[in-house]
Amino acid sequence: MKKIWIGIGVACALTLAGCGGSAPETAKTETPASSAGGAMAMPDEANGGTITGKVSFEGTKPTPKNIDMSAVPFCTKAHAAAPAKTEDVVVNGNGTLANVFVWVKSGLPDKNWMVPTSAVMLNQNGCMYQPHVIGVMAGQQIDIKNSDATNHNIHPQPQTNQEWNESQPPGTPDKMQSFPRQEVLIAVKCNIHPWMRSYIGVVSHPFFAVTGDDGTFTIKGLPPGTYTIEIVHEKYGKQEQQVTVGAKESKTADFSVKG
Ligand SMILES: [Cu+2]
Repeated sequence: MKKIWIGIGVACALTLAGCGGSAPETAKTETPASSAGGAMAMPDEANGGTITGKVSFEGTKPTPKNIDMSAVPFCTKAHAAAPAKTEDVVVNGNGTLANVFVWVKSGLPDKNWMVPTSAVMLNQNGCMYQPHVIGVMAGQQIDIKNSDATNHNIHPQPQTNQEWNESQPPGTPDKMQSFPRQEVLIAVKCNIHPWMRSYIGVVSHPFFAVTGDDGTFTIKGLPPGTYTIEIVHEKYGKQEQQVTVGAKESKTADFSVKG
């Protein structure tokens, strides 16, 4: 089993989040699990450990702003009932933060994790990316859909994967894409609609999650061990915690982000 390790300075790698005050560090990026060969490991959901938690938001809740889509009549019309709102900070009704990428940054045994054969959808709908944040494994397919009757141009801006951009006219088939290298997070823009943004977390294993409208996350099937859990938010940057789980054990890792 051969693995290639590439040291990459990740300080400021998350373009919009800045350095988050943490010291520069070196991340390991591995070849895609799917091409590494050897026995493929699956998460052991019955006997593995579970880490759950929530990401609370502290401070004054920012008010989402209306997005000005007036330059593109189709997009304006798509939100005729109510203007679309900015999604860079989404604070839930229960005081938690949505769209936070959560992943096991380190501590996993050296295994080749099975890449799901199912794709993760990234839709362009009403001139917005939906969902705003997704997670995939390295090598897992991303199904990029254009539900709009207007052109989009998908433009991921990775630091360690290959950058590309492609037009997707209305009515054309979905684009299947994947990223071979671990990278948290990749910003995605649209070259036609400057307000469109999404983020993709690409991880070399299956232990990651994105907080939703209750601000919680669950990571299941972990081998017993001590893990560094990192949360990454496009505006508020990164935080991490160490958590030790045993077999069938469930631990909590709650985070708090200051606005
Ligand atoms: Cu667009």
